[in-house]
Amino acid sequence: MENLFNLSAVAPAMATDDYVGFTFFVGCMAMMAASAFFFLSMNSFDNKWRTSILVSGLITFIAAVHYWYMRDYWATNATSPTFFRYVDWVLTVPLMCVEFYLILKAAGATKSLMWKLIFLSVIMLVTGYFGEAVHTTGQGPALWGLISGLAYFAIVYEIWKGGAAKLAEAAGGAVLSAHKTLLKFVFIGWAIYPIGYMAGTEGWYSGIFGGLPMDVIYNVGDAINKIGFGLVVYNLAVSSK
Ligand SMILES: *C/C=C(C)/C=C/C=C(C)/C=C/C1=C(C)CCCC1(C)C
Repeated sequence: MENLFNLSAVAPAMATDDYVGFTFFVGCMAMMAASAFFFLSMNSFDNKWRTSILVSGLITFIAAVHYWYMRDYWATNATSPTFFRYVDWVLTVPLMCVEFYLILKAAGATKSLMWKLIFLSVIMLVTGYFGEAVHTTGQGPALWGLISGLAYFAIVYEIWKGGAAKLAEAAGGAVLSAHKTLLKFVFIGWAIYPIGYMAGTEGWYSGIFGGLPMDVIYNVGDAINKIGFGLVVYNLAVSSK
């Protein structure tokens, strides 16, 4: 009888200073809400935009499922759910590359552009994982982080000055402005992740970020980049309805 009214017997209460746990919780809800929003609005658009909105919803939905799990993992173990973090990224970041392809398709984007971006993003994430979970001591994290960073800059280059940029120029109008906003997400929003990585791995850079928890940085980055990125695509679909 006592336990009936004691919720903590069912789910342990979250400590009020558990910022990591809190951002997993809020992140999970935000991803769920964003998915409902994208999926439910999908059919109000032209066929031309439906796939793009669908992909926006898939990105936040896949993240919601992972956040559900990671929130629990953190609550139970109080350690970073690194493996599932990277599983989430390796599914969702390539889907963001697909978004670039989809919005530039009308301007003549080819699948090879899409595969190039996907390939670079997988290199970026797999090498990041090596530094964060496999070679975690000595020079390991710094070296793998550097390789990951190079792949990241190759992605930025492709979108900013490379083939994708030229197609966006050719498309002009709403597509060009959406492309430019998405570029800002990749250049500024994605730069949050190497900060999280430096805060959470061992290297010459340890200590620069003053003990800010890596998972808080990653969780904030995910909310901005997954939901914000999807909203830019949504906005493009609205403005060229
Ligand atoms: C939704 C998830 C997104 C957009 C994740 C993006 C992740 C990155 C851009 C990660 C980049 C990294 C580096 C550039 C260097 C250090 C290792 C990583 C993997 C954290």
